[in-house]
Amino acid sequence: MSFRLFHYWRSSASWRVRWACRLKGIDVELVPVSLIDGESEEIKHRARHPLGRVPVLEVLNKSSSQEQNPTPPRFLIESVAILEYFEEIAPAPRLLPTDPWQRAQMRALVELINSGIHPQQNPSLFESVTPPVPAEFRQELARKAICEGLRAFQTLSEPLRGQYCVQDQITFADLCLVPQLYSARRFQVDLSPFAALTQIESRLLQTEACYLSHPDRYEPPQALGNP
Ligand SMILES: N[C@@H](CCC(=O)N[C@@H](CS)C(=O)NCC(=O)O)C(=O)O
Repeated sequence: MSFRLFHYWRSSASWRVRWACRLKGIDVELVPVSLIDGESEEIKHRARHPLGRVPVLEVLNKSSSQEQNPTPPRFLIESVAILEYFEEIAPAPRLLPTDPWQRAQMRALVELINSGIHPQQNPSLFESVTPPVPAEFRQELARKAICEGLRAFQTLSEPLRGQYCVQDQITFADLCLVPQLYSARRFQVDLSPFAALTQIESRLLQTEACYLSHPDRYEPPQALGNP
């Protein structure tokens, strides 16, 4: 089995998956899909992801090209579903706590970001709204969602935290937190009230897998505009 990851350099959900691949030693071919020049809206990408988003993991069956009836392409969307899949096919190192209570709390932290904050900072949120929503107002709404979500994350993680979000084990919660803090800076959020979270971030940014999957390493030279 081999993998292709359709990603965008500064997509926070893409970073979660790139990071998990590095941690688990999963070899993926990275295929950039631009979110700023319409590439993610093309029919060929919509066939991979019905909403035209990233990341998308393609699971390749190596022998399929030689078979008479090649298997249809297998695409997996939603970064957290991809992380769960990796956890099952490549269990080491574990990115889920073994204790059921901590695992459930960790999943709550993940969802605060994945389904709480993240959709509210997505460019597509206001795209088809009429009349058009002014850019500054969108930014303001995103900033509010990020601040509220990070406040909740900091409170909920308080009894769990150690070196990282859940004691001293790197988990899905860290893989969501660090990319979210990166996005928060893009939205010019004041992170000073979130020192407990930025301390965890500083530790993680010094780890090899986090550094090697960091958006700055994948920035296309011609990258312009927003997102
Ligand atoms: N919950 C999804 C989010 C996917 C998503 O919204 N990705 C963003 C980039 S981080 C995207 O493709 N946005 C393009 C758009 O909103 O049109 C996941 O975790 O994969």
